This record gives sequence, structure tokens and C-alpha cells, in this order.
Amino acid sequence: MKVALLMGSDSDYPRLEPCVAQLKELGIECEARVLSAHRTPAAVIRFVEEAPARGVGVLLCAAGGAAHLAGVVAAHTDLPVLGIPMDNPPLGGLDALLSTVQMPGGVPVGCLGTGVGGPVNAALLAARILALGDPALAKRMAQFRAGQSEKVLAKDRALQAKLK
Ligand code: RP5
Repeated sequence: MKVALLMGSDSDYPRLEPCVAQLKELGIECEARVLSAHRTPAAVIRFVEEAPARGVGVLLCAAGGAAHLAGVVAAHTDLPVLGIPMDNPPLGGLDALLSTVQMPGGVPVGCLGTGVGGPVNAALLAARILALGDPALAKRMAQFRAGQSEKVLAKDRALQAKLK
């Protein structure tokens, strides 16, 4: 299955590139679209309703400010929806974080963090969801985690060598 990444504006995309890159690294196909809950509401609903037929298994929704994208998407699908609050001025993402995380009961949105970790973690969480039904992806996820661990340990070894 693939992942769909919706973003409220093309101005969000530069900070979402690591999300797309992470999915690509794990061999997960990703549809990335600029669609806004406020500016293109009908197109958002059309996209979400047609997503399962295209093989989309997880929907990622990135938006800043009064971020309603993830909530609107979650209201129109039974697929898992993960929200990525974008850290825009003037409120630095607190606005988008609260908009995304405070969903009413019955309309679930998983909310990632603001800042650089959010987009990458959204990709990894989507991968973990898809890996539940995809043993080959689960194996790649395990390799990714082992590789990440080894990179940190290598940095630690380099630091120890420098401090000698
Ligand atoms: C949100 O408003 C978008 O997701 C973006 O983070 C923010 C600003 O959008 P632009 O004015 O740059 O198009 O809906």
C-alpha cells in the first residue's frame, strides 16, 4: 500500500521533503498533493474518498496556522490519518499543534510534533502502520532502526576517540 501526503500550501513543502525522502528510503510509494481544507475543500474530500481505490493505506496531513486539514480528512475516511502541525510564524506551530491534536471524540487524528522531527516521524509511523500487513516492509523497518542505532554509536565512538 502507499502513503498520501496532503499539505495545505506549497509553502509547506520544503519542510516536508524529509518526510517524502524517508518514505522513499523505505521503498514506500507516496502521493504528495497541495490541497487545503479552507481553500480547496471540495478537492480535499474528492481526493480522500478516492484514496482507498488507489491503494492508499495511510493519509498524512500537514498544515500550519488554523490547521483543519487532518480533521477534515479524518471526517471523510476510515483510513488512519496522521497530522503534521507546521511550525509557521507568528505562533510557531502552537496554533497548528492545538488545532490538530484537539479532535473531538469519534474523529481520530494521530498528531506528530511540530518542527523538524514531525515530518520524518510521520513517515516512520505511517511505515509502521503499513508494515503490520507487509512483512517485507517490516524487515526494512527493522534494518532502518538497526542502521540508525549504528550511526549514533559510530558518532559516539568518534567522540570517544576525539576525547582521548
Ligand atoms: C496553512 O496556512 C498552510 O498549510 C500553510 O502552513 C499556511 C500558510 O499558507 P500560505 O499562505 O503560505 O499558502 O493552511
